[in-house]
Amino acid sequence: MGDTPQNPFDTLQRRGLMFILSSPSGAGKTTLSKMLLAKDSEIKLSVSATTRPPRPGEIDGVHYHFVSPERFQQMIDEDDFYEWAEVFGHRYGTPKGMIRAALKEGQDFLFDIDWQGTQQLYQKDQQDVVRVFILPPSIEELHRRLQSRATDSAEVIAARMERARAEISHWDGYDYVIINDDVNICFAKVCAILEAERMKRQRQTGLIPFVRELMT
Ligand SMILES: Nc1nc2c(ncn2[C@@H]2O[C@H](COP(=O)(O)OP(=O)(O)OP(=O)(O)O)[C@@H](O)[C@H]2O)c(=O)[nH]1
Ligand SMILES: [Mg+2]
Repeated sequence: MGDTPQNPFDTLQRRGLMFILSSPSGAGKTTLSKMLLAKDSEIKLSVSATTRPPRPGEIDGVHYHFVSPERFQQMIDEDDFYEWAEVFGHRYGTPKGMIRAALKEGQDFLFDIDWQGTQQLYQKDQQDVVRVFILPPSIEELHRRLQSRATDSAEVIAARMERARAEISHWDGYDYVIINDDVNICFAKVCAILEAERMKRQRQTGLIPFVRELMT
């Protein structure tokens, strides 16, 4: 973790991973993403491109790359996306950018993307992808959480509830499933998954020379 002192054994070369957090709207994925990025300096957000307009406080290039529908289409045509999908009537996509090269250098990436994007990324790169799905503790609690977002109208909330049910049905396309009853406990579980996945033997490319040295 970024806030612990440097450990010499953490400097072994390893491949980065693609850490995907998905959940139905309101289950807490965005909160968890922010907590993870704040706590762990070794993981970076994969900034998606979207055609939806920025909300107050959202910064272009930090939360999303905000692009016009024409520009998004151009990016599709030029094969600039790892994956893209339509969500709530807007298009969202993961730009290829530097991800592949950075993974090789050991950079981890966090993806706040939906199940469609998860499937596409997994098809392209099974070895680097770790898929985590966050569930709400109950449908009533999900509804309550969506209602407490002051920004959304009753109509928008109803549409999100509808979509949440559809998203939940994709729970079995993930490696890990966490029920987000208490956000701090849920966050600790997310961190535990990330830590364990970083230790997978195939990711620790530096083990080969390290162990060779141990055996001589
Ligand atoms: N496939 C795909 N989905 C994305 C991408 N970027 C964002 N999404 C998903 O699009 C949905 C809508 O995201 P936003 O417009 O930011 O809205 P939000 O209020 O954060 O929505 P929720 O997180 O679902 O509550 C979320 O489920 C995101 O995870 C992407 O690049 N690809
Ligand atoms: Mg979100």
